[in-house]
Amino acid sequence: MSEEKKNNEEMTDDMASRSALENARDSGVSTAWDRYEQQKPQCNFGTEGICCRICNMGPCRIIPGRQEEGVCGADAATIVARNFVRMIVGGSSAHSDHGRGVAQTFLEAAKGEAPGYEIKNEEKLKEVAETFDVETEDRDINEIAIEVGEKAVASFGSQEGELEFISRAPEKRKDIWRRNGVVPRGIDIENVEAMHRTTMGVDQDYKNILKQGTKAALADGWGGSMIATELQDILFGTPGQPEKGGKKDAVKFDANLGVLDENMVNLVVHGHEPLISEMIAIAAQEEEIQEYAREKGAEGINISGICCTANELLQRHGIPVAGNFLQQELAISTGAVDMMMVDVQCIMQSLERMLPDYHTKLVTTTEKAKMPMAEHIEFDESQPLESARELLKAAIDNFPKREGVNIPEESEKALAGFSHEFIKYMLGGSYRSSYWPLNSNIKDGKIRGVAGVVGCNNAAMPLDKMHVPMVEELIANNVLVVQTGCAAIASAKAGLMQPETALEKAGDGLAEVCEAVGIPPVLHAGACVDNSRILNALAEMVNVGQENSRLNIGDDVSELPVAGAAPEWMSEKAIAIGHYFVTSGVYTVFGGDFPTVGSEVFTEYLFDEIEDIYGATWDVAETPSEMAGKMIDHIDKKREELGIGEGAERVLFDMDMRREMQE
Ligand code: NFS
Ligand code: SF4
Repeated sequence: MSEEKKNNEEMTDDMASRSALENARDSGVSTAWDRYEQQKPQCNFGTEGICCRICNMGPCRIIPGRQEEGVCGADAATIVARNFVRMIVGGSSAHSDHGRGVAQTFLEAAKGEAPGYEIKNEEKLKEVAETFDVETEDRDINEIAIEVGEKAVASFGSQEGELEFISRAPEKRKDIWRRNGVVPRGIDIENVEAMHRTTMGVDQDYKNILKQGTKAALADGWGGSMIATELQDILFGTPGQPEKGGKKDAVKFDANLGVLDENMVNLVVHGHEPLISEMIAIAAQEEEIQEYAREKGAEGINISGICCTANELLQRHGIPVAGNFLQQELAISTGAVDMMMVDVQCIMQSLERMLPDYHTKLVTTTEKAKMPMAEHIEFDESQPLESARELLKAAIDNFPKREGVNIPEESEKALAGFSHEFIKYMLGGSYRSSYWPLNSNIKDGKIRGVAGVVGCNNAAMPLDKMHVPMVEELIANNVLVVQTGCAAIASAKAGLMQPETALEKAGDGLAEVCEAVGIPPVLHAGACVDNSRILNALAEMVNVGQENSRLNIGDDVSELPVAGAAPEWMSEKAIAIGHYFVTSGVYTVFGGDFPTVGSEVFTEYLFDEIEDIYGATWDVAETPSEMAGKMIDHIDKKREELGIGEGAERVLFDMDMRREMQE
């Protein structure tokens, strides 16, 4: 075995990525994995969160036993808490600024000032109107939409009161938040205040610092992210639900680099916001565009995606996904990407350094994110379809410039579109659309519990190698898995999002339910902002039990047999999500390094003491099996507390079992 091959094996089990990595290396292209090696050894002060550089007397670092304070006297707990909360603010701001953009476009669309965008889902508009306290009876749809849009935009700048979507949380949860003074007012104020309080010489009580971080995190999950998800569903349609009447259905899509097509113009959309890429998806179907592609010698145009822009498009249109976060460079290295169009977040700057070696046209589309060497074609939201056509034509014009093309073969089929509305529909049918069958299956033990497995890829660990075995172990133990983000793409590539997988890999109880309902045991719920769908689903699981005690599986989120995880996290957004999960009552486990371990006091607080406040904690695990085990133990503990049995004995998902399955 050659040295190079061995390295590729260490980087990932994903065969498409392995062969693309080999090509990239043959061409002398550096990838995130190579640069990660070059960064070693990484600084422990940074890794552990005990480096402070928020003022110019620093940088200060804590060396236990030798140097316990920074120049100003700040101790490890204060420094770690400040850094942690600033990560929350970074993540919360990213999701929320996305949400704000959607809210602004939504309002313009409602006013008829953004041709191309329209209110597609009136049912959901009315639901959201109710949350925003907007009168719906005897009112014109556009009138309702305008008021909803105004209120949504206003909730970013609101200075007092409670964020509207908080009202959707279970009563017990709201009481906990109110008692502890962490109900967010507006989204912006919580994030700005958190930045203020973590600046030099302000808040110096780690518990109080984290309290503000909690407000910023809740303003993400129950604010910025939820606004993004809900309004996008109204504008573009709720995943799994047809626009007007018709049969509700999951969406089929293909995942992995093999979706790139040698004979078609490949336009890869990458980033997070669907406002632009939705229009690309629509305009790409126009005959005139397809004809233009044929004129240039291609068979047509193939749109695929990377990261969460992909997740947004695939769940509404079944558009294929070329890969998750660590595959963005690999996509370009195939030589088959005629254009990569990026919007915001998770875009590696290394992409532009690949441009001299590949014909790919790299295009930035928003004022918020430019790259010095990329071409900037700003998307004009006042004429979205025109803008989309311009981008498509630029991609097509680049097709004849292709040189060598080397596309990996692999891609897997998968199902998506599992919005919480669609999950309800699948479980309960059109007349009794509800979470009651889920609660009842959990109660009788067929389904042990539910796990949210979300988050990124991280060059510090092999691609997808935490995700896939962990998800396999969860379903083998009858835990229904709901996924978003790059974690969802990992499972799609591994074939875990096909209904057939239920029979092969899920435990008997879960397999039986999945087979009866026709769903895979691993459900794709969308992009990272769509973690708000998971919050809505959790709230409904509680509510069903409030209405009917026979279906009760907990009076609060923290009592439900559920758990969360981000096995390969890297982004600040993951920390924001983790913290709103925990403070919403979900026990949450992260993989890799955890950025607070430099302070034992603060880490103890997160991993143990905050259970007394929120009924849930953070945790970490090193291996997929340890992570799955911790989640299952937590689920079993909750089942026991509810008096609904411990569930079957835990199946250890070892190598032998895995091998057997592959045979
Ligand atoms: Ni989420 Fe989605 Fe992926 Fe991580 Fe980045 S794409 S918003 S941050 S890397 S999951
Ligand atoms: Fe050092 Fe304090 Fe300044 Fe941080 S705030 S860099 S600990 S002096």
